Amino acid sequence: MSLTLTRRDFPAGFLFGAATAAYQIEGSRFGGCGPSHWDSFAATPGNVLNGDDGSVACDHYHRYEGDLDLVRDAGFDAYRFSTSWARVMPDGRAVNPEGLDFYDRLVDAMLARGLKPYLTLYHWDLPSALADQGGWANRDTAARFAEFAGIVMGRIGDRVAATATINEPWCVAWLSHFLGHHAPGLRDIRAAARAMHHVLLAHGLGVEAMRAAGHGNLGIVLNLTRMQPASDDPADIAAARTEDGIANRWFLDAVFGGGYPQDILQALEPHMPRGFAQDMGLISAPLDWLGINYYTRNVIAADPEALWPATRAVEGPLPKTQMGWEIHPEGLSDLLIRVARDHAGDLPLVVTENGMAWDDRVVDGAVNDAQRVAYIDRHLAAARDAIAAGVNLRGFFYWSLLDNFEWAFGYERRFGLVHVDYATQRRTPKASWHALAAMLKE
Ligand code: LGS
Repeated sequence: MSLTLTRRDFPAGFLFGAATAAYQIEGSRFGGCGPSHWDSFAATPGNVLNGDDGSVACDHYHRYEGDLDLVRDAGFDAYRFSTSWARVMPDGRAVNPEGLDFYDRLVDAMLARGLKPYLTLYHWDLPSALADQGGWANRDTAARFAEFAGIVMGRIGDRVAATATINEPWCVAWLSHFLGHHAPGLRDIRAAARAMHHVLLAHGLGVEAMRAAGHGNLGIVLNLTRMQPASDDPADIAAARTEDGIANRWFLDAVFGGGYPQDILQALEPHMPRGFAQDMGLISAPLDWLGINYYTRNVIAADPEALWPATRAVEGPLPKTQMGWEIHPEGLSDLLIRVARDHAGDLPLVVTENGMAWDDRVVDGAVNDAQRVAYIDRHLAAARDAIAAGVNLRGFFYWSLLDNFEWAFGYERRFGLVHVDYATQRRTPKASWHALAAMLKE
């Protein structure tokens, strides 16, 4: 089982990497980490499959050296990781020196292996102390984030290759405050509208603080989903456009200086924080790169029964991953081309996440994940197609290095290139890891 593409299919200097996030792998009970809203969300029955949580996860806090060996041994150029806000500032204010020491060691361990550290400052582990004060619905959280960004960068900013402020602001805001699937699990349009703004304000304030401190190569990571109408009925087309507005245009327009899209703002405006328009300049301050996470498309139909948005997702016809998400590599090239054309121009783009879950099992010491090898091959080909169409794409990170805590799905969904046996913490590189290693070392 091998990949059909090689490094030679990509421009010189193109980065291949693997990605993870703190709460999903480290183990939140170690090293003086404070409680985060994900701990309390997971502690509430019904929120996470099997009642799982991230308290131990992959025990990466203790096993990071071996895990980084796996990144190096696969031949990757870069490693994307995140810093846990609750580990660095357990009560949301005072710094936990053990937490900063950990990230200091982690970055040095990457450099010692020749890996470029790609930092994400916030990948969802908001300290409970800040969640208790309203979390992302509270404007103050944005200012606290800028403080956190300054503290982390003051310690490791001299050694990271690139920094993203926020991972997937749509998930931070909409999925978590309107759809209720992620912490804090609200279904409240007022909180959601505020979070939709404050998470971008946090990004803007963070960039401002980091620039002032002399840090460079700053970006943000957006999750973009291709929204396709279920039919050519104008109502379905309008529904898909609305979903595209909430998930994609809201963030792209704001970050690239176009303000919020009128069609979405119309619905959210009554709930937006007062004076939000004055923050738009800060939110659209120039960036050095944009990260894009891509997994699937959504097929959208009009739903006259729904209040707002009057939309519903319908099942599409394509083969699906274990998550039930359609496998649709063309969506990646189309989105990259669209983002470059409509927003980013020549700004460097990076695919910061792409991957799939499968019910992987270890049989005779090996994991034969042929589906994942094919998935990666097709998405790499889509990335190459976007480059051929003129997109300034600079790198591709697979999600994820390890099987890990997959948020609301707990440990039951495996995205890793490396299988984790949670009872023993044994790591077993899957066939996909071997296929990438063969390709990257060629
Ligand atoms: O583990 C997360 C991965 C897995 O799939 C990671 O922490 C996140 O950054 C990211 O959200 N991840 C992810 N996203 C896929 C979202 C696709 C939603 C499509 C829903 C279709 C019905």
